[in-house]
Amino acid sequence: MENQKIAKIFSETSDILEILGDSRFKIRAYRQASQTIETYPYHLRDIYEDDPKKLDDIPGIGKALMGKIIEIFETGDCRKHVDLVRKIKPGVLDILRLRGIGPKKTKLFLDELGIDSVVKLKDAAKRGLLRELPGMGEKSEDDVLLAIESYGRLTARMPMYQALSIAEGIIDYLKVNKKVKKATYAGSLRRRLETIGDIDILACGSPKIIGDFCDMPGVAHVEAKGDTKATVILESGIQVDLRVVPEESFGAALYYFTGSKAHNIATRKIAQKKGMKINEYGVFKGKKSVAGKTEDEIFKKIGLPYIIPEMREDTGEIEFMKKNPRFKPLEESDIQGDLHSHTDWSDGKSSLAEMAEAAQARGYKYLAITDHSQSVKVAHGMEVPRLEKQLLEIDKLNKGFKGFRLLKGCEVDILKDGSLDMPDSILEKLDIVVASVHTYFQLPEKEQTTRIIKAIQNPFVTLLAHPTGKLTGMREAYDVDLLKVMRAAKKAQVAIELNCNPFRLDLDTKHLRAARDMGVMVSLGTDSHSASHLEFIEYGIAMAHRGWLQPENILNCQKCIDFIRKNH
Ligand code: DGT
Ligand code: CA
Ligand code: CA
Ligand code: ZN
Repeated sequence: MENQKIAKIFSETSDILEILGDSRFKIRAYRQASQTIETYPYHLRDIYEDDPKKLDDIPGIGKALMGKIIEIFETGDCRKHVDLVRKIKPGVLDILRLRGIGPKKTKLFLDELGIDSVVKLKDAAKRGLLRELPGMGEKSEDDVLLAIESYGRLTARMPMYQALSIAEGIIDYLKVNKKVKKATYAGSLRRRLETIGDIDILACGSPKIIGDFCDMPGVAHVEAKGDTKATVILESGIQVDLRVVPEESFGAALYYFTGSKAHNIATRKIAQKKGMKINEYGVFKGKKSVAGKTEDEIFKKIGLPYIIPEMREDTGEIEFMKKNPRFKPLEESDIQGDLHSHTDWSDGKSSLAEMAEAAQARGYKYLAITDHSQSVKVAHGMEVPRLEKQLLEIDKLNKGFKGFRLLKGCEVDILKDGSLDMPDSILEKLDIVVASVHTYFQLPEKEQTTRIIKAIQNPFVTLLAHPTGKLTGMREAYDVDLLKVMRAAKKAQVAIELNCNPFRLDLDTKHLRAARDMGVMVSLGTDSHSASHLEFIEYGIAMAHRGWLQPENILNCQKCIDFIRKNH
């Protein structure tokens, strides 16, 4: 994995140098190094750890590039690459990443037609402008459209965390504007769906906001602009809708545009039965508005308890909330600790002490250190002796803590046949064992299911991490019968992870609901690879809301940690 990462940094460096018209010699040096590393049979990390100077012996890697590789191992980044990426517009990088479009064509489009985003590229292709360029023709113009289309299939919906940070940026931009009295996001983002089709923004204030919104930085294209609403496409390719609504109906608009559509239809029917009408302007009895300023008063008027946005999917939440009006959604303060984290003993960036400090700063009672096991070489997985050394280190640190404990753990790889990558003799010394699939994603469903079930039947396993292996927008889940796995987990008293890493969010909502119904414990783990990643718990809490989970369903809401060592 690390070899690939370095190869990618070098190839992108070479591509950007080419787009910027840098020296041919430099461009070629980076490209060749990238190709060499991509096919290099040994882990550069091993060589680096053995003796960094030996990196120089790899054919095609000179002193300068050796320095860059060492920099990547030491800091996780290459300064030169980061600076280059900053030099070109993100839209140009998106074009470069389209299939079949290399640096030459990207440069051609940029230099000749000023094309610096996928949106503009598509527009130019549709207008037949590309075929006129040197070396291009009708066929290659069609290829560009095809590449955009297939790229669109993977990225048509944006991962939630990305849309969230974009939306928060827009809200901040709007809120410094004196014409704006209120601004917030609604839609699928407010419901924290794993992926977002478009971002919906609501604002109160002067209609002039619309113009400022269309002029904001990052807008690639204004799709529509009216008196109370506008639609723009950002350079990142996502669409943003803005609606300016009157303050007295802000709650009604927020409720309406949060959706989901199916949920709205269901509550509209309830209102109708009570002789009322509900729309984006308010709740009406005849022509008279009886609610609209806040969501709370809308729910009250139609006789329902408040339902949190994450639950509004018309999957039974209305009936459920009527029966359980006291249902209290999970809160951050319910989380007692984190049960999945990595340190610089494997592929994490922070030390044991730094991780412990960050966990205590969050008010946690415990943090499980679960570095990778030996077979995950790319992640610098630990052999038994090194893990034993780490356990001693943890014992030492624990002596200095009050009301907090580092739990001794390991993220143990599930091997192809379902056996574990570490012997029971070491597992029995641990507080917590996290079992994970990191290889053989392509096994047929039956084999994958049997493999995973065999692994969790090992008496020392505490929880199954990222149960489907999916990476939002990048990798599909592997074929596995999750209900069968969960039945086995329940029997073996093993918890199932809700991996809070925003790329993963694995389990999905549907299976979280199933886990809840089946009485399988769920563990919210951030899979932190640096102390700052502990914040990912926020995404996990949102997913837990979507899965209707409560503290009693969640392993790391338990205050007493004896339950973790079920065999002791
Ligand atoms: P997305 O953008 O595909 O991720 O999903 P949403 O839920 O954000 O959908 P979007 O952007 O089309 O519309 C935002 C909200 O507006 C939607 O959740 C509910 C509301 N809405 C849109 N169209 C209708 C409609 O025809 N009827 C009702 N009742 N509500 C609608
Ligand atoms: Ca939307
Ligand atoms: Ca929309
Ligand atoms: Zn992990």
